Amino acid sequence: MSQLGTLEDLPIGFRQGLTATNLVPLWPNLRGALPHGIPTRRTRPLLWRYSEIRPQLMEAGRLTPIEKAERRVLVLANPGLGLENMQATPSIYIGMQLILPGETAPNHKHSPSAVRFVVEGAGGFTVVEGERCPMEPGDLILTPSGLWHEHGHTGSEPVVWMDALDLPLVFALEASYCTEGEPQNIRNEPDASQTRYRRSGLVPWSGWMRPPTNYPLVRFPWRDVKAALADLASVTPRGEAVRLAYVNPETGRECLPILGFSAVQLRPGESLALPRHSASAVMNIVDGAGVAEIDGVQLQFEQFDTIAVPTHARVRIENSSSTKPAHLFVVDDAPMQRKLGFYEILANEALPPI
Ligand code: GTQ
Repeated sequence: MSQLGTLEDLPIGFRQGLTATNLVPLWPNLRGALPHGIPTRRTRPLLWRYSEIRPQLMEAGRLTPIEKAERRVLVLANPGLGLENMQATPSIYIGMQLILPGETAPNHKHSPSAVRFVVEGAGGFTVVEGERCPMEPGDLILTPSGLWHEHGHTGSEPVVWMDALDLPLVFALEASYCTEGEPQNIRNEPDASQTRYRRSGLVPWSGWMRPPTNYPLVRFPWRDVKAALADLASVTPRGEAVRLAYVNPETGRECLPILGFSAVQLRPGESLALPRHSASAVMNIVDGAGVAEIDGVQLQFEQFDTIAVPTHARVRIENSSSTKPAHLFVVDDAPMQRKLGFYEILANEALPPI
């Protein structure tokens, strides 16, 4: 590969002329824009400890009333990308949201898509387009682009959930905005989409016979995901991943356009290399403890911790318990990359054991 010319090679007068006319020579920047073999990644493999997030979130609850916040969220910002940019990875925004008993987070809709993955507490709920979805720990609730959503809390303890949004991408496209609305009227039975689409492989006939809707199912209860993982584990040889994808039950495809979701069970003592791929990801530890090794960086994880995974990273995860399984919830931007035509599964060279 040849050595390309630098900016300094060029006479100062020529450079000044370019700048004055809003022109930039490509060749000094070519390798930066198109590096050989692997993208340049500023995203750091990083772990946010829930034991460090929680007390600060509760303090935010004391300091900032919900009216002053609308959404009381501490954002998990990757320092490699600049804290002020609020990116866990280049495309994924992650926040931990606290709602206290009796509070409501007002109705709105926005161009980015969001999901909630419940961490702790009972009695929280989200209303999505008039459908009231209960929020129990581990449940995934979709609030896709353009759908009205508001949150409330009828329980007695703090409720915390993880928000994942495609905000950084939509923001970079200068397409991110929000509309506020009046509180929604509850439109149908609570949790109606979950009632209709409860059983994998069975969908309401009336829905199936028309062109698929974008978001037929908006809540995926953890109870069912956990049970399905346990069933899958019983027929999956060790060394093979016990992993389920969250999909649109009418199309079998990803349930949101940009972000994708999956759940992993690590069996007792299991150490698993995830397929290396071109997507970035965030992992939330639903339960259990262990070690994640991401591009050689070792991160000890415990329940409710959150981990950022850069694009193209080598990832190995290990359950440190010899008796109990560990569960992880994974958000990635593979659906977007697939649509744009550059999603790849990459060679996973042998990884040394942790
Ligand atoms: O709950 O609707 O973390 O609109 C960021 C933006 C949560 C929400 C966030 C949002 C929300």
